[in-house]
Amino acid sequence: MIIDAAPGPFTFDRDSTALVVIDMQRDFLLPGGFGESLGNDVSQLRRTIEPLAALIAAWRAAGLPIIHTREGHKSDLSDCPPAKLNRGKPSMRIGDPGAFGRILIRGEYGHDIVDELQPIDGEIVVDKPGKGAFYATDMQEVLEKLGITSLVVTGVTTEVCVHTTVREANDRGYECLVLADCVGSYFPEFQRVGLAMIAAQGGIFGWVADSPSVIAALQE
Ligand code: C5J
Repeated sequence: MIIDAAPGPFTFDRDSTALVVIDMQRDFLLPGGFGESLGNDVSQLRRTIEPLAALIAAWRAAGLPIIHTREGHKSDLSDCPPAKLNRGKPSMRIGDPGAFGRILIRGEYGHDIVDELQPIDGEIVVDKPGKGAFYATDMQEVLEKLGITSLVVTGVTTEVCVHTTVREANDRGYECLVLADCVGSYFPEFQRVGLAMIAAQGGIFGWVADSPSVIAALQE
């Protein structure tokens, strides 16, 4: 399949491509949750839910693999280094009580994926303690088992976990297409620049396109 993308056409093969949906978790996206409590405008992330739901439906209909990730930690925080734990507002840190349970702790309501994009049986969920989907996870092993060499990357946030994952993936030899309407940042400027950075210099980390062109290609 060939997708019209920046900086040029992105070519992928159905048999070796996975959709990656990064951290579409309640803690980041729900009004009244952790993300909003830090003063962020969650509508900037929530606008990705509808196009992402349509993309996931088309991807499922095509019978191709979907990998969801969730950022979070063990309840004893043994996998959260001080360099990460000590960031943010003092009363709103990872592990503190939030509106939807302990913030970014595995098993809590807020740590899980928003209702609209819940994984279905057979879809892989990678729980990651870091920003990137490869650090301290079995992501690479999962992709190798599936014979995946290309990733269509979506989720939040564009400049943090999406960028880190795309950089990690690119260093490991995966071709990455990032879908602009299916990734979100709390900050419009970071969204614009984050996407520009991926496609700059001849596609230094990957390619950028929109989901309707991928959905159309899946349905051909
Ligand atoms: C952040 C993420 N921003 N999923 N996480 O802490 O981008």
